[in-house]
Amino acid sequence: MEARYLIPDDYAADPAVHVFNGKTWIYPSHDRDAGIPEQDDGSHFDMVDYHAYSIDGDPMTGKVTDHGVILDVKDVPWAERQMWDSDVAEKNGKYFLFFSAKAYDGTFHIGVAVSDRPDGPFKAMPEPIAGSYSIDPCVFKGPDGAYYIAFGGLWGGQLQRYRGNKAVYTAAEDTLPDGYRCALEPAEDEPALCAKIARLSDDMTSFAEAPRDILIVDENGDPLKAKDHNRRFFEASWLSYRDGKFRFSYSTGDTHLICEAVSDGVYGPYKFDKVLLQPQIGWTTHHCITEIDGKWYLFHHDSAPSGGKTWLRSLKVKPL
Ligand code: FUB
Repeated sequence: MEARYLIPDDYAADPAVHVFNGKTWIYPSHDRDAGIPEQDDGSHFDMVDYHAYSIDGDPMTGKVTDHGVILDVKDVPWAERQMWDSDVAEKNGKYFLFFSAKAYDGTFHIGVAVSDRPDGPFKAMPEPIAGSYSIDPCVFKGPDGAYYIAFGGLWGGQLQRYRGNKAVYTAAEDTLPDGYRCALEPAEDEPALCAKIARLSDDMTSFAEAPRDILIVDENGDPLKAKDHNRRFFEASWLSYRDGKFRFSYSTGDTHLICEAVSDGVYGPYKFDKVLLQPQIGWTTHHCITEIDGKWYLFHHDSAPSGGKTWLRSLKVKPL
């Protein structure tokens, strides 16, 4: 079946889609043209707000409604720019928007904003989540009822600066003269850097434990290597539970694939399983997988409608 463009009148990327009280909600990044030249650290993705959208009924045909701005960077005390990927979770009638943004010192962190409604407005906590870093939060309610957050992204997402949850490299060390495949990543034959996962606190506003690695292993049980660009994690974490298995899906970044790995436990290790989505028009690829009325759907973005402008992306959906 042909994929459907969901928001033809605006640019939107990095979908997070959930069903809350029987209604389907989309929380995307809100792309705009900030006039910043394209550069390796992703500064041209300079988004300033988030909108919420809802879909009536079948996501392939149902009416999509824009509920307007739910959070603006000017209302986030700690954040200066680049409102990147976000996700929303519901717990006990409250809604928690988790989002990545750059602080005034140029470092990415993950913030939380709270609302009584899925369409906001959301009020941001004054500080980012303590101990948070990098980008692309995804919040997953496990079959045990606990909430987990997965996050991380390489290159512009700054994950390569961290080891053991500590910043061990500086921004200046990020960039090599010959480009952004930087010295801070492990050597080619070393294990690749991993996305992170932590259980959330009961009030959903902090990590209940130190973030752990989401290890992806190959068919022999060996960790994927840094040189394995077709399979190693780059950004865009998403967790789902289907057919009795935990499924971790993600983007491979510079090889532009969406891949999935499976595990018997939420923390992994996850065994590499398959490619879910081939490269699309545009550089980034980012997705989510959501069950709506008993069917699973893949939401993702591409840059076809903007004529390939990597920072102006459009949201699509198709049955998984
Ligand atoms: O939208 C900005 C960044 O591009 C996201 O955080 C990444 O996942 C990539 O899609």
